[in-house]
Amino acid sequence: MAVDVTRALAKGSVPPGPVPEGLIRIYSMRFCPYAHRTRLVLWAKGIRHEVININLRNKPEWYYTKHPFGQIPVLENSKCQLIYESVIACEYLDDAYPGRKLYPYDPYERARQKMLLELFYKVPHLTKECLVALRCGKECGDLKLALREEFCNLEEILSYQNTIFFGGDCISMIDYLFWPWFERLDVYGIADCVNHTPALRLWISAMKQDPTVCALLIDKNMFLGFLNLYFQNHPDAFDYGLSC
Ligand SMILES: N[C@@H](CCC(=O)N[C@@H](CS)C(=O)NCC(=O)O)C(=O)O
Repeated sequence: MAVDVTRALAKGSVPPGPVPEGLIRIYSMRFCPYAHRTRLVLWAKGIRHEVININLRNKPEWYYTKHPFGQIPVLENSKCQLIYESVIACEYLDDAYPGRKLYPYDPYERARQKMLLELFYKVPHLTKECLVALRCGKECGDLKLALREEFCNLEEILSYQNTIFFGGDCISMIDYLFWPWFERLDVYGIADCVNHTPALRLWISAMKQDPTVCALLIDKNMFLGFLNLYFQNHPDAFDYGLSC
């Protein structure tokens, strides 16, 4: 399986060639939660893939032929088909590849996972706002309060279902779609936002036992090193910790 240790391509770089047969490519960034979602699904399903990292502060000119706004993640297959938006990319991988299905077969259960995702929609924005406020030395009490409210909604769901995971007793797509933001709570400095949600904390512990989650866990010091450079607008932030 691809290891995500390639340097980020920037303006002036040569565009990569076609994707070889039998492989799928992900345009990614090592610390991006949306790309993290898609990489979790690639790993969980054992899909052979290659990773091309993109410097998001100095994007290659050619990258806009892959995504209209130059965002990541994007998948590219050997038929030159491009798939963007992390949730769409994850569903595409689940549908297009054999093996373990991450979305449930049952139409209602599948719809339920998509409804849960709607309930989650404020979390990415709120966590990022908290991070930015803390890094800029600003007060973020209101943001944390709002985030805690979102977590209470998720707590209610887990408690009502009485299951470890959001889709039931086994890990499934919805857990992978939520996970990247929970992995980041600690490095973002807002881990206390789950202090009053015990079922959510149990879910976090269970997620940390999953082999796919473990394979992609980002070292805390590496992440902090990236954040320090990123908030200084340092050009090498995206390659933090890479030796060559
Ligand atoms: N809704 C998109 C969001 C992706 C996104 O915001 N990616 C960020 C990196 S974490 C990005 O590409 N930022 C660069 C930019 O917007 O120019 C998805 O789910 O894929």
